[in-house]
Amino acid sequence: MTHRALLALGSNLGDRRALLQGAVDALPDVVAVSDVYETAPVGGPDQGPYLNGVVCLETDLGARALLEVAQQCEAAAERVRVERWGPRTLDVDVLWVDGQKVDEPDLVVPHPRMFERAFVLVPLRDVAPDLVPDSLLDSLAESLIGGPDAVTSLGALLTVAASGSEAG
Ligand code: A4P
Ligand code: MG
Repeated sequence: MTHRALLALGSNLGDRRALLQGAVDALPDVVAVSDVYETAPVGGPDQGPYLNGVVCLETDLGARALLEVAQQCEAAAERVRVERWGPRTLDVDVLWVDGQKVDEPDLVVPHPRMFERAFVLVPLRDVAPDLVPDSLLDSLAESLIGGPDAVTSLGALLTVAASGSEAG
């Protein structure tokens, strides 16, 4: 039996769009992708704007296996960790796995900060609107209207391979 899983993608170094697409291509069991959004960096040092998106999987992998796959994608993007919340070629976070809760030192699911962040919630709404209730939309209003912290859609830039996911 498969279940739904949602993973967040972020990049603010290198060819950001190609790095996000590379992750979509490498992830197993992808069924949908959000629009791509350009977002102002939240926290961390002075750094450039991010591209963010969310990917929906229909998979039999659990949260821990998904973290391993996420970290393989980051390694393939030659991500170098210098400081927390610092610039990165690729960040892949496990946001949510239907029916699963994990609270361990190296893995917390649902992602503890997902419901506070417009750069997660706005793309999440594209692929899993049931997880972004109207009450949360109010808190997103400023990010949606514009201004320096706006989350701006660049449109449907990511594609899911038509053959689906069984090959990987
Ligand atoms: N970890 C625990 N739970 C999870 C999970 N559900 N998914 C652990 C993924 N990893 C999880 O992550 C640090 C450790 O978190 C990992 O070793 C893993 O075992 P990391 O990717 O090495 O470092 P990080 O991403 O800098 O840390 P963190 O705390 O995950 O950062 P956040 O909260 O994800 O924020 N601004 C914009 N506009 N767009 C962004 O994408 N991203 C961040 C990172 C900050 N500001 C941003 C963005
Ligand atoms: Mg991360």
